Amino acid sequence: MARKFFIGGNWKCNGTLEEVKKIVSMLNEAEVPSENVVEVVVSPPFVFLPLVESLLRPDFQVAAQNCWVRKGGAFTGEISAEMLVNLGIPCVILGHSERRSLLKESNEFVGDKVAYALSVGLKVIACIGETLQQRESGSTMAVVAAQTKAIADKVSNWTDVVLAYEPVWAIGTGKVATPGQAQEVHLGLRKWLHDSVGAEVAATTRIIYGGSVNGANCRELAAQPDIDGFLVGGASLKPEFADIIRSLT
Ligand code: G2H
Repeated sequence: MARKFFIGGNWKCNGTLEEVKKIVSMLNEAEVPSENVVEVVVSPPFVFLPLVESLLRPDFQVAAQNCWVRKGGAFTGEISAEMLVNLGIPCVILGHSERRSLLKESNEFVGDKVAYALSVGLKVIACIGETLQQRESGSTMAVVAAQTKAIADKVSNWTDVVLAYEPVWAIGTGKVATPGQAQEVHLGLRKWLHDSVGAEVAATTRIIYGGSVNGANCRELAAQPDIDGFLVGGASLKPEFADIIRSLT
């Protein structure tokens, strides 16, 4: 079965009400391939989710950027997976490297979050990736395999998981992985899924790339056989996001 191309826009902690409305208008006017060809999901900060969900074109979906690891309750400042479901938010980004590094989210914690979010019916964009130091010491595959294993240990059904490979050294730095570097890790991840989870999951799970993707570098990356789309940060706030959505055409 062919893997449908997947484009995520991670707005991170950016935007005012006015800016958010402007980005949504830009997205709504963009000419992009049909939703049968490419799945588009944008991820505004929590406070803008209902607004974006209500204004956004119906062929695009929204995602939260995080959610709590278990059922809600006395967890000040957190947003539960159930709340997202209640608001009609279909998807959530989990394990982004900014949360792993700044908020000390461990592999196990991210695995638990992914499993819980899936259990309440959310789709998950699960992020993994190595630091520059890890890459330079030759441990890239070991690092991303350990991050993926922590998810695989808790998850049996991968249908609603998109795996986002985001090398930390490429995030927000303008230093994108070369198509060859990205393809090598994506292929390695697919082999890992094949050997550790199963042939079907390896063949069908979308593995998308994130880290300084823009309108100029997206086509060469999209042409790689194991790159099934992108998680885009900075460029998802700009009109060039439409070019990235069109990167396969
Ligand atoms: C990686 C990416 C989006 P950027 O974090 O998840 O951000 O495209 O700005 O590097």
